Amino acid sequence: MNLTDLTFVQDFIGLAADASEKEWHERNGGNLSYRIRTEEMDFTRLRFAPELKETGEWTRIGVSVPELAAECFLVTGSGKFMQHVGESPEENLAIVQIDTRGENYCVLWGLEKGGRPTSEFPTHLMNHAVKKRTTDGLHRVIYHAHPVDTIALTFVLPLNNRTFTRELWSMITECPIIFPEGIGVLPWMMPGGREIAEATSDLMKTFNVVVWAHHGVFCSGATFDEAFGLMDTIEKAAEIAVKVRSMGGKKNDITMKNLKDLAKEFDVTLNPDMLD
Ligand code: 2HA
Ligand code: ZN
Repeated sequence: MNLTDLTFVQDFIGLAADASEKEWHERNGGNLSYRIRTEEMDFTRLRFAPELKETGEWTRIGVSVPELAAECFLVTGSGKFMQHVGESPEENLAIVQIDTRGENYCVLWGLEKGGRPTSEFPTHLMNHAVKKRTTDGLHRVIYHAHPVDTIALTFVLPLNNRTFTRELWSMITECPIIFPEGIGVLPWMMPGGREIAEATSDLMKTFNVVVWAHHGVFCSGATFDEAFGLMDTIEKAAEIAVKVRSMGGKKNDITMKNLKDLAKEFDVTLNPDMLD
């Protein structure tokens, strides 16, 4: 057995493979991170000790995440292509550990030909910190992609949570059941830094989806399937929205009453800020 045969590594590779088949990961676009369970990390350390580099070389994260002190993550590398993750995970991925203050990280495994974690690592970690708290540790996957139609919508819709939520809820009947809290939207911001990390993680307190205008989408989930499925649902709804608008706009619609009936039938609470 190799380190890359571990279930959490295989599940990570599975998402990267599924994602590569979509049109969401041009070149090195997009990135993925997983907060490794204590027992998974204990087993990894026990079984693969010789493969782990305990170099003690710490690098500043650029944001402060004390909630994630000593946690370990599996994460894509900066500049690496999603489509190459499966063929050489040891070159394109890293297992990193956060220090006890939540200020620095060190690479324990991977990035064999050099590199560092994704340029969006600050946003990933701040989202993980929020989700660890708000989901009682349930959410472990943060996924960023550049899905075509969702990005296209950010050029024509007003950039606010309510407009995007209402537009996407109304495109597939199951959308309000899959993301009853709605989605968050940020205006264009500089990627890769502290400011966009803070703004995104602030919206992640309420939402599991945050759209970055003219750039892409961040999703959070308990599992790889959940995070990927959410991205897929958002993008499919956006694709329908683009088609409907291209055909001259809605002539029929899911009504507010339909939405409220759905919520009752499926026992979900729709975010009241998005309702009339
Ligand atoms: O290249 O998607 O946002 C990775 C990115 C940066
Ligand atoms: Zn991006």
